[in-house]
Amino acid sequence: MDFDTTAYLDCAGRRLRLDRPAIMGVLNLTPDSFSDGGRYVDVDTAVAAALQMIDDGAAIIDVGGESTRPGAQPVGIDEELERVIPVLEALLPRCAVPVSVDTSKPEVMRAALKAGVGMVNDVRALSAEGAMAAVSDSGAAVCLMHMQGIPQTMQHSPDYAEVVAEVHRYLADRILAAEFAGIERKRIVLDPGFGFGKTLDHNLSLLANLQRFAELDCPILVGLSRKSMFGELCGRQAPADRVSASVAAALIAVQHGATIVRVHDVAATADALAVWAAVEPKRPRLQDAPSKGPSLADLFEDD
Ligand code: YH5
Repeated sequence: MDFDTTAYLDCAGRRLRLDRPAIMGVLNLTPDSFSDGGRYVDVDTAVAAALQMIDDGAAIIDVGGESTRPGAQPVGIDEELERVIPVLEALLPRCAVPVSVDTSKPEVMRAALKAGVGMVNDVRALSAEGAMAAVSDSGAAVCLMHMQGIPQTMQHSPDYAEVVAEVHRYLADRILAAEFAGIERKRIVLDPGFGFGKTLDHNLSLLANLQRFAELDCPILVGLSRKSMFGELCGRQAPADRVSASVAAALIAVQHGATIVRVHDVAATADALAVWAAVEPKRPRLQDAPSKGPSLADLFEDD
């Protein structure tokens, strides 16, 4: 794919360059990470982890306080605010890159936008009552993701007649709904939602056909990092053992048109994408193709 050298996404005043693939580093603030042993997030440790990811090559940090893993239980508004807002308030003045908030709750969106986040990353594509309005009033970008079902049960029996067409139609519908709510298309990022109500086969079809979503004229974000599909494909039970598979998948996604890759392992992904970026300009372009070269028939003609 060709990257537009003038392209960037305006994240409420901070720019996310899109003239090369951008790495979104995951900062997960659920109690299993960065907790001080109890139920509170250790803000300093979380901020240090974010700054390390920026140092490793992350162009944006995604901060989330609700687990949306398969089977995860919902979290209340106050709990999510308590996890996310102190970290955003500590991180935003200490970094220059945009920060996104991974949430579906309008109350969390509003508080995070007030703290200065530049993107709302919503796995429910602003479907909660009041979510469209919460984002519309801001200068932030938004990521609209596809999910079938709800996190507690989405992996029980994912079902599609044609997964690529159905995800495409859903995202096209959500763009229209967002535009109707006053969110201009230039603020919208799309995500097919790997692992969110999808079997391994569905995920592979989406990855192989990612280019189809580029038709919708918005940057494509993918979240493949450490997901269960690699457990199945490579026989890796522990998420930490899925790094190589995740890096390979991020690279394939970029080759198929993804512009933002959401990952846990920033340094490893940055190395893989540096190799890609070095090879990419050497690829033959349409204008480089010989227009009047000899035909095969000419070459094999005997005289
Ligand atoms: C995403 O794809 N995913 S949270 C299960 C795992 C590993 C990782 C162990 N937020 C996405 O990262 N936002 C999440 O198996 C997201 N796209 C966007 N836009 C789930 C996650 C994970 C789940």
